[in-house]
Amino acid sequence: MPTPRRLLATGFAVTLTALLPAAASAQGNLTVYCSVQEEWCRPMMQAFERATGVRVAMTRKSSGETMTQIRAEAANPRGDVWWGGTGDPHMQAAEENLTVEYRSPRMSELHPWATRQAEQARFRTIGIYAGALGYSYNTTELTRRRIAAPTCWADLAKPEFRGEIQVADPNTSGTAYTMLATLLQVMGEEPAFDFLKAMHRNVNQYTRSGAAPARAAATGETLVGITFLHDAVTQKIAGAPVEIVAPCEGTGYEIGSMSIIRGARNMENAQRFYDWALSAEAQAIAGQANSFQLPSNRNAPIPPQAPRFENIRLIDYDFARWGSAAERTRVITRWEREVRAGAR
Ligand code: S7P
Repeated sequence: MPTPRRLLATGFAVTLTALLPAAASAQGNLTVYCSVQEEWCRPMMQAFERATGVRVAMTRKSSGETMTQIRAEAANPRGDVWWGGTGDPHMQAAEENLTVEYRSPRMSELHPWATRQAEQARFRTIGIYAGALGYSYNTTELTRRRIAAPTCWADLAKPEFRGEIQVADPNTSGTAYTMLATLLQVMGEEPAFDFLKAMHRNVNQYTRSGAAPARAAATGETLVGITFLHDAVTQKIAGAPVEIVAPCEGTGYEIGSMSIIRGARNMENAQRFYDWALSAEAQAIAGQANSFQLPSNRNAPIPPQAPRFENIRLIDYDFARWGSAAERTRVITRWEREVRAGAR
């Protein structure tokens, strides 16, 4: 298994949860690619280390970036587990044979949406949390600019939002790909691309990370940030002047997922982590780390701040279709060509 130094030497930004001396841990090692926010990645890895004595080296990257990295490393895998991040790229990794089947004994503790994800991927991935997509806007800036409060996706294409919207780039971000797939399902493909082209004129920046636009809306750097609703909640409870919108036309959601990487050098510890991460106790760490997704273990506490699905107009997101390699590649390529390349 690569030492943290070797990972650094290859140019990857490594966050070490265990800056332990060089002596090998009696329980061995584990390399985790983490695609939730750093604030949640760190306590998860530390808790696993405490619970098992396994020494964890963790790298944090967005979902699309992690998928690209795992594919690039396929001939010489460096990671053991990919934990977190939107489900679509996990589904694609499963289809591309980059991850392996594993049936955890904890599967019976999970909500049906989490196990359905596993079944659709031939048990090469599994749902660990869920969260709906939407946007947040800075109320101070909205008042200052005298713009009517947006409530729908369609509002984001209006001329008064010129240069006021931030969203991530679907090449790197699972959140942004969820937005593309959501709009195509809500509006139909051609109207969705017309909308995306119109909204493109209003976008001030396509960020690398999916949650960054929520932080930018919180500080007023942008008026509107498109993200998962739970990422906006994190900003709101920290005191940011933001309102959170579940768009009126309906919206999509993610099944945040976990997969074991094919060729994992620490397979036994990978399975140990996998089982542990599905436990109610491990999933309770999310809320403590200000991450407000809905946990997949039925016995895990739901953070009171978590946006509840029953209060949101949700679409019946087709994870098998939009998580397929062909669709994901086709949609992102079309977005690059027809939206991103367009003038603003
Ligand atoms: O912040 C948590 C979260 O929204 O981040 C994940 C996301 O995929 C990582 O960001 P990218 O959009 O940059 O890939 C989500 O799965 C998760 O809920």
